[in-house]
Amino acid sequence: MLLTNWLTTLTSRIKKRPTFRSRDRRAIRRRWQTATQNQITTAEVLEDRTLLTTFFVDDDYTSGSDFSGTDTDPGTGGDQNAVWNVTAFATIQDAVNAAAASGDTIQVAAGTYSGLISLNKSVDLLGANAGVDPNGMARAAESIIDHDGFYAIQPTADDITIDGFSFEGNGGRVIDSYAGADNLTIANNIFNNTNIPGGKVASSCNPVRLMI
Ligand SMILES: [Ca+2]
Ligand SMILES: [Ca+2]
Repeated sequence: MLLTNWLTTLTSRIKKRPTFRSRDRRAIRRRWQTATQNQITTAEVLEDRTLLTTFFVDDDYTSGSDFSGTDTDPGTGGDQNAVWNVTAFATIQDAVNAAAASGDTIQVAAGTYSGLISLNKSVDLLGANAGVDPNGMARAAESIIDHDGFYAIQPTADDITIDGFSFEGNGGRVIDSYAGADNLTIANNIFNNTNIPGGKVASSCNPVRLMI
């Protein structure tokens, strides 16, 4: 090859190379921009997998009680026994305070309990006779809420169920709920109270399902 021809060929290659590289870079840039534009900008919302807990209340419970036969985790097979002052309590208010904001169950054994219970969680509060109609069905020993204060139970959260108790005493309103406590269910309870100036159930919530 003549020197001039060789130089021409070489010059031609040098001139072409930047053009090729530039096109290559543009292609890479386009792929990068596409990838950037297509990147996930919203995180997937995961299903709420909060585990529901059952709390146990018995006026006979102490730190030395045997909690075998209780089951705090109904979603898991077998019994996950209650633990004193964690999922087992002697007062209803202590169990309400320990419960999650919504969905938990508080199982109250037969016995006598004090009123003035502030029920500020969306829970099912179940007495020993939950599901047992007092009009004709045989009731077991009662979970009695005896109140001489202004109220026995004051529900202040939505979606509360109060089922299977016997109310006694001589205080103000027995179940005293108001706005902010919608979808309240009161079922299978006995009201043995005397001289209740505020009425047995006082409510401005909506709806209230009252089955006495
Ligand atoms: Ca279980
Ligand atoms: Ca008891």
